[in-house]
Amino acid sequence: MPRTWSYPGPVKAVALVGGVGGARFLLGLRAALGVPADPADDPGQQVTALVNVGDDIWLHGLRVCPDLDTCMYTLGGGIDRDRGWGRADESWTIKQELAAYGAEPSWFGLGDRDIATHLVRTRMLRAGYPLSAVTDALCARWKPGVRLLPVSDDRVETHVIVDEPAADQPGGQRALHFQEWWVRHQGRLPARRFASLGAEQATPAPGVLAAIAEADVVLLAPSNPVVSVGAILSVPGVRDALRAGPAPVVGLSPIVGGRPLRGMADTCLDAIGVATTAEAVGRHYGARSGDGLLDGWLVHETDRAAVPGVTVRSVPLLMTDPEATAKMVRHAFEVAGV
Ligand code: FO1
Repeated sequence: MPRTWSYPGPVKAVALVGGVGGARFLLGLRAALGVPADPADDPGQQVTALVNVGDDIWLHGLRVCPDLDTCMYTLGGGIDRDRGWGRADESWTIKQELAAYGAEPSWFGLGDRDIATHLVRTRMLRAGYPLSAVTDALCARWKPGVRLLPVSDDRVETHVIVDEPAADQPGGQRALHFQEWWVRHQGRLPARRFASLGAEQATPAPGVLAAIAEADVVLLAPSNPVVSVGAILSVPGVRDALRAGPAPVVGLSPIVGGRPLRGMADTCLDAIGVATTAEAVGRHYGARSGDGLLDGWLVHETDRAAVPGVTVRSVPLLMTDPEATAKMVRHAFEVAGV
C-alpha cells in the first residue's frame, strides 16, 4: 500500500504531458482541482504541467512547439476540436502561398492564426528569451489556468531511426525528425528506435525541479509513453527528481484494451520492445520501490494489470469530457492518498 500523505490547504499537482491526450487530461485536472479559469484568481498555481518539447521543430524559420501550443490552445479555448491541434476558425492562406513557391516542407500544416504564435515565439527566442519565458508570455493571452512549463529550455528533439536500405548499404538506416515520421509518413515507416537529440546536454527548465519538490502529487498523463512521457524523462535530472521527491507518482494508462486511444503509442512501444498492454506500460515505467517511478497505476475498467510494487486500480479511463477526466484524476488522487 502506498505511504499515507495528508496535506493542509490546496493540493499542488504536477503532470507530465504530451500533446492532444495531455491537453485533454489537463482540462480534467483543472476541473478536479476547481482551478478558476482566470489564473489571477488561482490561490497558488495549483497545477504545473511539465510539457514535452521533443516534437518541437524549426519550419520556414519559425520555431513550432506542438505540445505546448496544443495544451495552451486547448486550455485557453482556442483549439480546433476536430483536429485536436492548431487553432479553431483557421485559414491556410500562407500555407497555400508557401506551396505556390514550392517552399518545402509543405507536409506540415501551419495555419495563419497559428503562425502568429510561432512569429511571436521565434522573435522572443531570437531576442534571447528562454522557451519557458516565451511560453509564459504567450499564456498571458490564453490564460490556461495551469502553469505550462516546457520540461527544458534547451533543444531536445525526438528523431526516429528508420530503415533506409540502399544498394551499397543494405542495412542502411536514417534518422528523421519525429514530425516528418508522424505527419509526412503517418508513422508508417517502421521505427527502429527513438533518439532524444540534445537530451544529454539539456537541463530542466527553471521551476521544473522546484515544482516536483513542492508537489503533493505527480501524475503521468495518458500520453505516449515513449515520445511524450519518455521524452520528458530523457531530460537529465527529471527522473531522479521524481523518484526522490516527496510526492506520490501515479500514472494513467494510455493503452486501453490493448490499443492506444489515439496516436501511435503502439508503434512506438513496439520499437522499444514493450507490449501494447496497460500492464506492460506500467511495468515499463516501473515501481519507485524498484528502479522505476510509480507508486500507483490506473488502468481502464476492462483491463487488469499486475505491476510489482505498484498499487493498481481498474477505473474508467476514457476522457470523453472534462468531468469524465476529472473522475479519473480523483481516482489517481485516491491512490496517491491526497
Ligand atoms: N499533425 C498532423 O497530422 N498534420 C499536420 O499538418 C499538423 C500540423 C500541426 C501544426 C501545429 C501543431 O501545433 C501541431 C500540428 N500537428 C499536425 C500535430 C502534431 O504533429 C502533434 O500534435 C504532435 O506533435 C504529436 O502529439
